[in-house]
Amino acid sequence: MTDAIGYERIGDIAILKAQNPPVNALGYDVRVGLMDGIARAETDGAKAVLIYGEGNTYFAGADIREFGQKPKAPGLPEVCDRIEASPLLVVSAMHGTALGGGLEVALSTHYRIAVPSARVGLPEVLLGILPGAGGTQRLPRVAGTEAALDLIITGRHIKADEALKLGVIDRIEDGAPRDIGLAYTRELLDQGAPRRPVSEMDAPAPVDFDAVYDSVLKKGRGQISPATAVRAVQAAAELPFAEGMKRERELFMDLMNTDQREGLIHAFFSERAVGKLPELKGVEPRPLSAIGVIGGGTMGAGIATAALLSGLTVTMLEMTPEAAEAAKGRIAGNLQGALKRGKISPEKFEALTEKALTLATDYGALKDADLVIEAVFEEMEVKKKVFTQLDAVAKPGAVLATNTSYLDVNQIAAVTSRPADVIGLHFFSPAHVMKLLEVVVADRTAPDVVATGFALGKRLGKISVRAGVCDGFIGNRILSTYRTCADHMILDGASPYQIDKALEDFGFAMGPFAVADLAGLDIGWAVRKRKRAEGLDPRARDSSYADTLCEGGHFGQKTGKGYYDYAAGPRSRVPNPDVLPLIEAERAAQGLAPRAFTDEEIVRRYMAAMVNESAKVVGEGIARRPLDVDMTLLFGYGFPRYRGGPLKWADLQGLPGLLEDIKSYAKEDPYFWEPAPLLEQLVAEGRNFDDLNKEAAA
Ligand code: T1G
Repeated sequence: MTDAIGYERIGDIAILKAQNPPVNALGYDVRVGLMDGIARAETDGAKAVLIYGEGNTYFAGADIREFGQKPKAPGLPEVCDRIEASPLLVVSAMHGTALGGGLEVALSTHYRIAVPSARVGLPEVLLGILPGAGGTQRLPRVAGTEAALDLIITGRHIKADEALKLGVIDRIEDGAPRDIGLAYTRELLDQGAPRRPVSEMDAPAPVDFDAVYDSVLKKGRGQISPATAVRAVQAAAELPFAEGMKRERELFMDLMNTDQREGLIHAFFSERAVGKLPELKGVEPRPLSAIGVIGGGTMGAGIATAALLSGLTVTMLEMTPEAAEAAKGRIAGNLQGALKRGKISPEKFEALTEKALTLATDYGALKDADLVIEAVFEEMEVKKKVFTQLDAVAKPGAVLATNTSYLDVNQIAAVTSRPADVIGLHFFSPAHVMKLLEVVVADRTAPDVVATGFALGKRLGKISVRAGVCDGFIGNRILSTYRTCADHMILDGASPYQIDKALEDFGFAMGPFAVADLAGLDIGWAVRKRKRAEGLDPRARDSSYADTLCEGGHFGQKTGKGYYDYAAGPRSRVPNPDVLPLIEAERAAQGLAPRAFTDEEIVRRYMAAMVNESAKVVGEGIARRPLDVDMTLLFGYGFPRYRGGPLKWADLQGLPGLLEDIKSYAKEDPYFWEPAPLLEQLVAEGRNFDDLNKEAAA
């Protein structure tokens, strides 16, 4: 027996308890422990076996860290078949999250009981694979084809009551899993309940699998695991159990050997690692219960909404009572959404808008706040004025944060008497929806202020990424580079519509020009004007066709026209007929002869620009690790999750080839395509970005 599975006898019941914290993942030792435990119970004279998990949860799945390594027998399918085939009655008692291989083990036992708070699911498709230990064959037999397809294609976790309705579990009982499990097993033995091997149940009813497959594939926008899982469930309906299991394994291994699996597992672990900074080990955050927000526009109202929903009290400061009321209106509007989705009750809505939220027009109202976030107009002088007034009233130890998207946080901190208490907290619009939060650490920001920024992010359910100070921090700096690359391709012959399509086929939710229309073309216009005012490098290529569009009052969705014409609605993809003539005029004015671009070349250049700038951001320490960049682009810029992020994508492509392409582009435009020193170094040393992530975690 291994320590990962404890063995005990209570009367004629053998107990196998999982003891593999933190989530009882079904790693090698656990699998061996289960095999040995079943065998021991059978030779030990037990009449039944109870399986449950010590700690937080029943098995939460296969050990994801073992993926990509040489598989070690027994595999999980073998363990499940062994459990199911045991002549003894085998019962599962579940709490926490019985997910993936964990639910597959439970489905291989003959009876399942769960505590009311338990959740079950088969989320493998979210990792780029499919249930590979019988889940696609056993779940449809107990829950029916449609319900099984829904759970397997979405990967969603369901609560115990829904699992009971679907027949996935047999009973819900409150109490410790061990106790409810023992009582239930005792009762089944007393009743002489029969073993119920799911594999011997009737095959599930067929559905139009081709139709399901096609619609799921379309919805996947390039991700293939959900659609592939449909074929595995199809095998359950069309083949005998053993052959269905073989088919499941084939499809499982096909997916295991894909870049998408690597990308999604990288995203899984990076999402958990990004908030863990070695320099914050042992650093306590400052207390956080009351916050202030200065500026109740779209961003300020979104930040206030996220804070209220997380249980913080909020003081919203505006210049006038009317503006404060308008801010309250925006916040109430955001909360209405949560009310409609059943996330909050009408009583809660009332409490948040009438008690937890306070409106103010006097800075004095912020004197007791633990943390204040400024979200006013994106202009340095305005920000400096706000921080000067805030510095005068905020209590000692309060954290003073700015929501600036681009501006120099060091300059803002310098106007206060307490630069160590100043930090950038860059939210993304809509702030109560977007998961990304850039925690921008200025030169003099104190470690416990950084820790407080991350603590706030965790409390608001955000993915917080540490960023250093530079123009645009991590996300907007990289965005500005790949957007510029797109503008260059426009000048050289590509169309905004071809570029958008190519990148949406690559997996982005929206192409760069559709995104610009959504965000508002006036934002890019303001940035271009600011940069020109600051003086552009003469080597930089510039274009003004987009300015002409803005001068014509076309700011995108908010004005009904931008690159696209939105007369038909926000999802319109009808090109604005004014755009292409403007571009042709610009090319003629610059004496440029347009050429054809393939979709492949568009994606390659766009991604090369993104990777090159990302490598500069990591090389300069603006981002601590490559995974910080990947999570920023995934959670703030619509980068396709199944590709893992730009630097994971680069590793999977191969850095030498990418550097070679960048060097060939540099022959046309050495200024824009200057290769990142870090990229050259990694290629020279035969290393990649994942190596840097591993070194940072060591
Ligand atoms: N394998 C290895 N490590 C895991 C793990 C797993 N399955 N699940 C969690 N961890 C680690 C995680 O990285 C973190 O580590 C710590 O546990 C706590 O996790 C054949 C092949 C269970 C709902 O997809 O969804 O079974 O950062 O921070 O918020 O069909 O973890 O502390 O070092 O997320 O309380 C299917 C994945 C696998 C479930 C708990 N199972 N896990 O959430 O804690 S594929 C899953 C989760 C499979 C079979 C196939 C969540 C959770 P660290 P956490 P949490």
